[in-house]
Amino acid sequence: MHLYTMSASPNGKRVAIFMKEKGIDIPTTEIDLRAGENLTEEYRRKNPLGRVPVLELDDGTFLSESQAICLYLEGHHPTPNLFGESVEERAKIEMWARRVDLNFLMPVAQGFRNLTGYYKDRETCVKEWGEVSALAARDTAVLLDAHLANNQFLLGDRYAIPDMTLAIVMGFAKNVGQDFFDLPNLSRFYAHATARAAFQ
Ligand SMILES: N[C@@H](CCC(=O)N[C@@H](CS)C(=O)NCC(=O)O)C(=O)O
Repeated sequence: MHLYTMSASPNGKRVAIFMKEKGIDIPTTEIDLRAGENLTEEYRRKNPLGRVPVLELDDGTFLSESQAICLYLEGHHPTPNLFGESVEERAKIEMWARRVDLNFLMPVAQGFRNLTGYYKDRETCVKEWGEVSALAARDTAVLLDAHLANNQFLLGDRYAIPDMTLAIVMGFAKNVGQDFFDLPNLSRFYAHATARAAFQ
C-alpha cells in the first residue's frame, strides 16, 4: 500500500490520526497542495477529483475519500473499533459521521476556501458564500455543544470516527478565523478527544 496525502490538511489528518489509533504505518508521499501537485494529470489518474488523501492498494487500484480509506483500514486492523460493533452502533456512528461531515466539516471548508483565497488559483472564491458557510458551521457547532452538555462524546461515552473528525475540524477552523472554543461543551469535548495518544 502507498498513501498520497498532505498530512497537515484536515482530510489528511483524518487518515493520519486514524492510522495512529490503529498503530499502522504506510509508506507515504506528501503532496504539496499549494503548489498544485494534486492537479497534475499523473495525480488525477489516482483521483480524478484531484484531492488528497488517496490510498494505493496492493493490487494497484486507488481508494480516495478519507472516510472510505479509514473504513478500509478498519477492516484490516479492527482494533480499536472506531466504526461500530453492533448494527445499531454502526448506524448511529454513520448518522453522526454524516452530520459532522455535511453540516460542520463542509461549511467550515467552504468558509475556508471562499474567505481565505487559499485555492484562488484554481476556483472562484465567493466571499458571501464563505460568510454564509461560516455562519452555518456556527449553527451546527451550537447544536453539537447542546448535545455534548450531557455526552462526553457524540455517542455518549464511546469514542468513534465522527469524534475524531469533529476534533480535527475544530482545530483546523481555529486556525482559519472560525473559532468554536467559546462553546464550553464543545471545548471540553475537544480537550478529551485530542488528549488521545493518536492526536499527539
Ligand atoms: N471528501 C474528500 C475531500 C478531500 C479534500 O477536499 N481534500 C482537500 C484537503 S483537506 C484537498 O485535496 N484540497 C486540494 C484542492 O482543493 O485543490 C475526503 O474526505 O477525502
